Amino acid sequence: MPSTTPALSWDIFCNVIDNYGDIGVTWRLARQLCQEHGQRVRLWVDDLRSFSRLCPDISPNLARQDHRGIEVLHWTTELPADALPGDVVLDAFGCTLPEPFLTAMARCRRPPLWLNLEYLTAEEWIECCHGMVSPHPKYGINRYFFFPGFTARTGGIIAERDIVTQARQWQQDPNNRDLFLQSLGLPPLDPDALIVSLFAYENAAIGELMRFWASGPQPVTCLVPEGRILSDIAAGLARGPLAAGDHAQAGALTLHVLPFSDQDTYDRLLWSCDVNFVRGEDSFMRAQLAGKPMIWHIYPQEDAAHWVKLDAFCTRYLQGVAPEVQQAMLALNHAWNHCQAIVPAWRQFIAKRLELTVHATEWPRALLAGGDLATRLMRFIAAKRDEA
Ligand code: TRH
Repeated sequence: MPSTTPALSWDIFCNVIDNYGDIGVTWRLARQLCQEHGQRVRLWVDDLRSFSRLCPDISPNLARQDHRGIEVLHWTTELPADALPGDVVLDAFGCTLPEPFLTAMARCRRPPLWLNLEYLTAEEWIECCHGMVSPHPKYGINRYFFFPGFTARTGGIIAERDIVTQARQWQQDPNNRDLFLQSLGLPPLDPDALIVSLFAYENAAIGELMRFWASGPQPVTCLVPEGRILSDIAAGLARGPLAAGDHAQAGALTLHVLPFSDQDTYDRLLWSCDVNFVRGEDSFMRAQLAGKPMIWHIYPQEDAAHWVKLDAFCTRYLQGVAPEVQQAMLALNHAWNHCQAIVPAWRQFIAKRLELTVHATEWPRALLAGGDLATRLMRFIAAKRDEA
């Protein structure tokens, strides 16, 4: 059902700092606002090349293009002369709006509703800060802080309508998985193998883990989208550089390196695997929606704030789960993020895989009970417009 809020015009600004999370999140949100809430969205992106990795239909060379109903603009220092602000302006992850755009916002008879989309965290303090306002020191325009989170008093998480139902229906028929993996060019997989996807930053622990997998007894098929972990895998297996399309066999371990895909294909990869290693913010959320046990390689922060975030998430995620299952999940997430002592933690985790799978399947429904992020965003905007 489309939202009752009228079709507003949106300007979403995305500054790609590094990696794919910034554009991954904003593109997903832009699509959902357009497709499910009938909003008119302009997405300003300063790095179209990164964008085109996860959305190959995007041309890195066009100043302006339309894709899936969204107007995509290459955000450069020069703003187009007709860049008049829409009804809602959203800057993702605290990116700085261009000064001429801010001036144009201040000149509007009714200034746009201005939001800052923050990083996702399970920490409790965000409940107090979600929705808080801060007037711009020079122009006085109100800017609201919108915090994605895991509770009813936060902005929720990005999830397309019916995505969980869609995933579960797809997962019910094993043919879907087999056909999907074949479509990636993979040979038929060993039916007894544990299938693992591996998307991670550099991690020195991977060699030890791969050698453990190779030593058996359980066959493991590891599917690795090309990226930063590949050099550590190659070193761990004492072989030359790896690239998309490469396959390797070492004892009980079969390794396939996959090309970096579009977001929908990556979702299907997560739905297909028994265990998913993910990283950052967006793949971390997609793995939760996939309903499979996961290990999170959290984006490391200089002040070590990521450890607090990791523990806050694990505590929330594991509420009500048996202590030994909690311990298994915590131990592996810690070992992976410390890049050490991975084998005992993996053994502990895999011994509790069935319990973790049951929990992972149930988790998303509770998470989405108060509505997904786009729905909460629309509610927030409707309330602020009513107040004005
Ligand atoms: O790329 P990331 O490490 O991004 C990070 C985080 O978002 C972090 O919070 C942020 O501060 C930092 O960047 C700057 O991880 P993330 O968030 O999982 O983003 C990856 C995106 O790429 C996600 O949208 C899924 C998508 N993807 C594909 O579309 N195809 C693929 O094959 C793979 C592996 C990922």
